[in-house]
Amino acid sequence: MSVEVERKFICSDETLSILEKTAVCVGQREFHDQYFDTESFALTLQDFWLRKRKGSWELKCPMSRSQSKVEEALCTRYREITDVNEIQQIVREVLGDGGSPQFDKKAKKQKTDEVVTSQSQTTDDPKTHDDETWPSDMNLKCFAAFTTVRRSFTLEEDGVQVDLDQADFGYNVGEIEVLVTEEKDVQSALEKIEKAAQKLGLTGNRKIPGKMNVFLQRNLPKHYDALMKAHRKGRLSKGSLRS
Ligand code: V4E
Repeated sequence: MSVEVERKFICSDETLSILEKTAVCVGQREFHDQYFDTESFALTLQDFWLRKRKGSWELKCPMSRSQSKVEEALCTRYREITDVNEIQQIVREVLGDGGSPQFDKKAKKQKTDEVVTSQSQTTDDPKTHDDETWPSDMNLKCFAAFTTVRRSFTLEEDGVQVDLDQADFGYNVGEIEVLVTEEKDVQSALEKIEKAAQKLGLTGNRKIPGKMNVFLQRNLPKHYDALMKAHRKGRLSKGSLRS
């Protein structure tokens, strides 16, 4: 398991110059993200974010948060799952009905096929997940897609990465990110992020919206309003809305 703790920021010229002087640029890459949900936003209204990036599936799952200290209020944390079997299982649970009958039938058939294959297989070939019909079998459709150019830096602090993102729909955002493998390390990640923010001269206490938040506001107001409503009802984790 990995937990991603992060704080977004708007990168001013001043912050960029501090970054360029004090951090190590570890490269630039471009990726295309596709986000998936049901027609009724069953995943995202529960703060689960399923996406495909560079051919791999990723699921961000909400985590409970206890209090609202300053650094917590500016940061978000999500559990990240990248194993496609685990993703399918969690998604089925979140969708609540054990998945669509179509998906169940296919999953059972796949299991039977696997038994037959493993009985007849003499070499242990790694299993590949090239069945890309599972999202539509679970009634999941791509609702948002965009490309990001990301420049990444590492700071002196252990494990702190700073990403400067330029999304193709005209939004630039930075993020200070720390990945931890255990929940008990979240607090120290928050402290590292706070230190890094101070170094970069980030003094504001306003939570900065992430790419998806802006994408939804601009392009999918119905979806965005539904998320805001869920947030008001307390169904989304506090502070997650602007990530
Ligand atoms: C948590 C979340 C999403 C998943 C990805 O968010 P983020 O980390 O900002 O994207 P990115 O590209 O930096 O991923 P990384 O490379 O760091 O893994 S998408 C939306 N949210 C939260 C959210 C919400 N709950 N409600 C609204 C209205 N917007 C956003």
